[in-house]
Amino acid sequence: MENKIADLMSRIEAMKASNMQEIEDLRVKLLGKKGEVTALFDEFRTVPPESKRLFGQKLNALKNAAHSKLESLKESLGSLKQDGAGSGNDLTMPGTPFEAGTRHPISITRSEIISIFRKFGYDVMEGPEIEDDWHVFGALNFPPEHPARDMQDTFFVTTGENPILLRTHTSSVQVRAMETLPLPIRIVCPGRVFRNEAISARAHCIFHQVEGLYIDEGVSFADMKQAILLFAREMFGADAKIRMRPSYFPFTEPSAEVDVNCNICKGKGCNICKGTGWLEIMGCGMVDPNVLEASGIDSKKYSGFAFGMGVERIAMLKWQVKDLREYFENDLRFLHEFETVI
Ligand code: 2NM
Repeated sequence: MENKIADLMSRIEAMKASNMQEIEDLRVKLLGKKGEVTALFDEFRTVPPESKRLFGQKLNALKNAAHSKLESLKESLGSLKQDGAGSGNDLTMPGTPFEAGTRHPISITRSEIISIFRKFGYDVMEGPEIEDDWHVFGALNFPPEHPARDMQDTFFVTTGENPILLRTHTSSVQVRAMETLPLPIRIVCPGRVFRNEAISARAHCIFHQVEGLYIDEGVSFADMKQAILLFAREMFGADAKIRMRPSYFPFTEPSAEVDVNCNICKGKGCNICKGTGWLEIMGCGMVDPNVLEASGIDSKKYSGFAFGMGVERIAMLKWQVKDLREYFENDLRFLHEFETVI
């Protein structure tokens, strides 16, 4: 036994390894269940009592030597790692794959809407999400008692004489445009808007809008209809048709709701269009002279049209998303469905 211990001790001292796997193999060979050191410990049980003390000490020294050899081999590997060679890393292995993100469907739709209007010569303008009452309501012909000004519909940051609030539409950016830009104005305003609504499959308290505004001399309702028809053809396909239904907004007169023919059932009537063959895509109208005057534009000389659409809604129609909440949950299984879109 003494010879075996001495022999193994000298072999341990001479051991070398060039990677982690080799070190692990040595560990198993020495200290594993069937390892050489382990075997000597088994043999130790047969040693006569008077020799136990001596061999016990030698065996423990052997075990400690094995442990410290393995540690020092690991340390010397670590110091070699810098240049990769002999680091135990196989440099020819393919890299660890990582999951690439995808563009969000709202972001895709927003860009698409904007690039269509850019082609028509519209500029893009953005503005603050936190606004004063004037830019969200006052300048837009909302009477003082209009329900949209209520706490129930609008998130207020401060209340009182000059309240500060979260914008409920991006028309506030268009008021800023009318107050500051030279005429003519031709802009689209994308952005987040906030309404104090109960969250459901069809409504959320934060959503995205793109609103458009065109002001010049002699702009007519026919111009508006044509611009919206061309937009619908770009967005929903060359055979898209639109219809307009009379509506009401404080800031436009006359006002209309715009529908596009249902691309799912091709007008026959399905559950998406509720059997009507038409889907509502936006609101629009001729900018009310009061709104032009409030921003210092001569309503005798200038006229304009404006429109507004919800990006979530357009995206729902385009991809038949059934529940708005999908857009906000960031479930990768949902988001990856749009991987191939752009
Ligand atoms: C809509 C519908 C109709 C609109 C009006 C204006 C402004 F600032 F010119 F008065 N901006 N956006 C407008 C008009 C928005 O969204 C449904």
